[in-house]
Amino acid sequence: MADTHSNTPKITLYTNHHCPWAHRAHIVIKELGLPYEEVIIDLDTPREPWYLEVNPRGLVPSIKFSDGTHKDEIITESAVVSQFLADAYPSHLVPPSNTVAGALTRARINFFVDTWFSKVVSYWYKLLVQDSDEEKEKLSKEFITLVGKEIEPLLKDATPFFGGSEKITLAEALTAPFILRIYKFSNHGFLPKSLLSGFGALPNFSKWAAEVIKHNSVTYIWDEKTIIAATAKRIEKLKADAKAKA
Ligand SMILES: N[C@@H](CCC(=O)N[C@@H](CS)C(=O)NCC(=O)O)C(=O)O
Repeated sequence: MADTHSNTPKITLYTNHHCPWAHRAHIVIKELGLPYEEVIIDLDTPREPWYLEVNPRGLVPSIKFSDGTHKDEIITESAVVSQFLADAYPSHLVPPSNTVAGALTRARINFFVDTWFSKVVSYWYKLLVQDSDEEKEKLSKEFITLVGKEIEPLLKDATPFFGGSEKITLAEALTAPFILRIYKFSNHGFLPKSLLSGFGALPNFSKWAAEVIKHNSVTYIWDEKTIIAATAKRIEKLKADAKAKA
């Protein structure tokens, strides 16, 4: 938890516990020890007009934020929400950018997160919607190779968290929802088991991931049963959409 904050903010978090992007905001808020009120948005039905006023894109997460000195502000997009809170309430998550050392750490964190999302994560989606076992195994091997090439070297000094940190950082907060899902989904048959044995051969990644997926800030909203059921439904829909397009 971060140091006690002088101006305790009022935060309303519009969220859905099944959403990995919203999960990012939950991790940051928990790690900062900020109080918040949660409004669950039903993603299975069209967004109600009041929520489209909060976020015209209709997506979660969004926050309504006030610290008593500013009027209520709406902030949307998980990376923007997470960065805003981490900047507004300095903590172990990320150092301020007003020194070269701080700016460098931020650059390293940004590069790690950018690498995960620009190079690696697309495999996760491709694997989820793939029907053929043979194709799944092939994609799984490619995925492992890519994590080995792109991510493994970036975790060489993790202790156990990014960049030699003993506490989780913004690097973990922004990637953990996906790391957790990869591990859990492989255990539930949505992703091949070979993925986990392949990751096991990447010492930096597997040690780091083991710590990430058991961290309390990552697991406290994780309700495995409902998330697995919701994911099964979502995968069927993605597959049907892909077939309809083909
Ligand atoms: N780029 C957005 C993505 C958020 C997102 O895709 N959220 C999904 C749930 S996981 C959503 O709200 N979907 C509603 C819909 O598509 O109708 C972010 O990072 O916040």
